[in-house]
Amino acid sequence: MRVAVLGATGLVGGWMLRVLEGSRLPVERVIPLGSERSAGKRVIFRGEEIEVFPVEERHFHRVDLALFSAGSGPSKRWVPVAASRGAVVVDNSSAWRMDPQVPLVVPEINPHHLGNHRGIVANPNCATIQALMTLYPLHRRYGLRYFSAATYQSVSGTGKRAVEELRAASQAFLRGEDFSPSVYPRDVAFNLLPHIGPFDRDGISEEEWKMVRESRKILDMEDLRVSVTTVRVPTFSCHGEAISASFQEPVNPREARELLEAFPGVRVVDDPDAALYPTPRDGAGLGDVLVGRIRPDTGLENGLAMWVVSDNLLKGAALNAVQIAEALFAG
Ligand code: 11C
Repeated sequence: MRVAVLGATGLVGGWMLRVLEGSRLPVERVIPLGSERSAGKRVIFRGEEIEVFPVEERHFHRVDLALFSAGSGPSKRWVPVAASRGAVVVDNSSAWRMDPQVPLVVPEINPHHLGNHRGIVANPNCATIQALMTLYPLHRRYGLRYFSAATYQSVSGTGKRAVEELRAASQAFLRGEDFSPSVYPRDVAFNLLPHIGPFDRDGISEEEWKMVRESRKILDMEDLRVSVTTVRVPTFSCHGEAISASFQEPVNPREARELLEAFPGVRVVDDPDAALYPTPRDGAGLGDVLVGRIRPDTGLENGLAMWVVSDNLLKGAALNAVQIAEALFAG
């Protein structure tokens, strides 16, 4: 297979290359693509340095698979171009996710949606993926009625410049110096910003809407009730989520733990008395979604509460995208 990777020099693009190296896809050639600014840089694939080309139509010639992670502007422009040249595009941006013609897929949950693709498949938002990876096995048994999530999202979700900003801002704070953020609207160091993406007229953020709308589409539950508050926190890797859910049937937490343990891609880390629960530092670099603090939710009918951690660059982005490609090309 010939595989183009748009956004190859970004954090997610870098992981896409690494995940591709170990994937079941018969990759013969990788074509790294990027903006004019990234063109000429080099990325490593299977130990070899490969030059990054500026994205142009001719680079999609005879490409079987195109993995896109360059933001929604470039995706709006280049996804139709790549698809019209015959590539199947797995797009990690939000540009095509809510298009009714485009399946939005987490392979462990709704692989059946892939059957309807027309050359474009969308990869969900990282915060949505990790919530649904833990809610879906419970939904199959108990019938999900409602969930709420408060997120604790690392700066890697914003990209390389945000990682640098957190480092610089933390050093400035510890030295007692002033710091002017340029990536975030406020200083994120030793702080919490309940602000991910622009707010709508009602004050709901774009990230919050993504979690609501994408969950409904993936689960085929148009009327699913969802409450979300998304928060940027000063961690470098992984997103954490405090999730509470209400189900149609009574939930037995011990059985819920077994259902989660048995679900592919989920790992239960849950012995709170021994201080064993997932933390962002535990989850960094792992493909599995980690879940702990599984307990009854005392405020909801048939309620269950849990704490979920996942590497947003892996299962939240690059890994899920490559798994979609594997489902399409490697059965
Ligand atoms: C964040 N979830 O952590 C975002 C990044 O729609 O794919 C991913 C944005 C998206 O900032």
